[in-house]
Amino acid sequence: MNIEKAYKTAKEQYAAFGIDTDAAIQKALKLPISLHCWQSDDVAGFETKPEGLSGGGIMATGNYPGRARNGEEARADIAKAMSLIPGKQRVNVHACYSETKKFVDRDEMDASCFKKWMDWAESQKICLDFNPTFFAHPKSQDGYTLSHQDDEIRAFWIRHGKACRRIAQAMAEAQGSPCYVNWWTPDGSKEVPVDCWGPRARMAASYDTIMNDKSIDRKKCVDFIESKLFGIGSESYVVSSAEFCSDYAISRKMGLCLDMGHFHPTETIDGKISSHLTFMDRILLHVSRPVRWDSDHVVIFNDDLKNIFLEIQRGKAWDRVVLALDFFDASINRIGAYVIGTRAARKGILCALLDPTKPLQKYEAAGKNAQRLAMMEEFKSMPFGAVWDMLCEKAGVPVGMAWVAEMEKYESKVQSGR
Ligand code: RNT
Ligand code: ZN
Repeated sequence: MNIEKAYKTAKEQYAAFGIDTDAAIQKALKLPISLHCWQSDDVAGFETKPEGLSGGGIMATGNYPGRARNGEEARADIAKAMSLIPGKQRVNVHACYSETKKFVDRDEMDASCFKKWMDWAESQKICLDFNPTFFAHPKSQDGYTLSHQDDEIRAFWIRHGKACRRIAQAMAEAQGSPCYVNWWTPDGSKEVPVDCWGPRARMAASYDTIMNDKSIDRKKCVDFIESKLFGIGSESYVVSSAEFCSDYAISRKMGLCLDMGHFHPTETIDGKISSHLTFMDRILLHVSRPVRWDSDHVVIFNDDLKNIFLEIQRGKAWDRVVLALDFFDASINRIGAYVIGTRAARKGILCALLDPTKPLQKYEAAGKNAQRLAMMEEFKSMPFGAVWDMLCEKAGVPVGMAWVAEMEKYESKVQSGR
């Protein structure tokens, strides 16, 4: 199949609708997507910690061989995956991926615990994002952290939060680009509690204490708070619910993180984007794929995904949305998971950039709704694949399924020996 030839025809077809495919490819390659380090090792992390800790209601299922067991392996795997994915990438590190000779507890971490990640990021010419880890720790086992009723436990997690902002600031300074920090707490309970109010008041107060650190430059450490509907073990009550987080974010001028899997099973997040961005400066997206529940399946090129990016494109909001991935599938090759999920997200971006937004809006404004629907339907069978192939070609990554052979080679050479 001749990529150039197919692209030429596709380019003409899109141009007939006033769409510049070259410009769309260029822009799609530039928008950063933050790859989550936690797909590499099934959200286990690298700290030395007691066995059998609860994971805070999130769970990677499957036992496909080859999981990364340490920082070196995780970074090698992520680098391999990145070499097969087109476009600009960042890497999203969780605090539980700290690497130290001696155990350093969460409240005492500093940037030196992430030196290996930072040096690696520099060598890869990528930027890092950061996440405090409020789960998989002895002090989170009863399901509460920043909203805990015990002053000492709460103070421990507040110290962790403050430490994480300092780490993020150090990362931002080292990379000369902001570090996006996502705040997710598992706090909640299995049964409906009698007191739903106390934990929320304490959660807000804890966040206020963390965020009031004057030594942090909000242009360097850019914070987002992530809501959730439920988790395993927090089915009935989650402190940081959708309402709590959006109200907190709006009242504190902080960012909001929307995870695609954190709402009711048939509820999608595309429609929320224009609402939140009417009142907030920016949002962070955790691009994920829930299947019946918050299952964190590998992202695929489906309507839920396409619609998110379409909303951003139609609202001209690309510079107000931070894109990060959040999925963890332990049942398939993990490089494959990264490559499939990130390529799908990049495809979604390209697809949105090829939307005939202007003519559609013109039809809509004139009340020509049959014409509008006709054009939307027409675009479903436009030669998108030819433009995507050209994007991969231009980015210097394998076109089509050619990356699969690379994954297989890496699996037999590297992952199978683990
Ligand atoms: C959990 C949240 C959260 C985590 C990561 C590991 O439900 O989605 O974003 O997946 O922080
Ligand atoms: Zn998430």
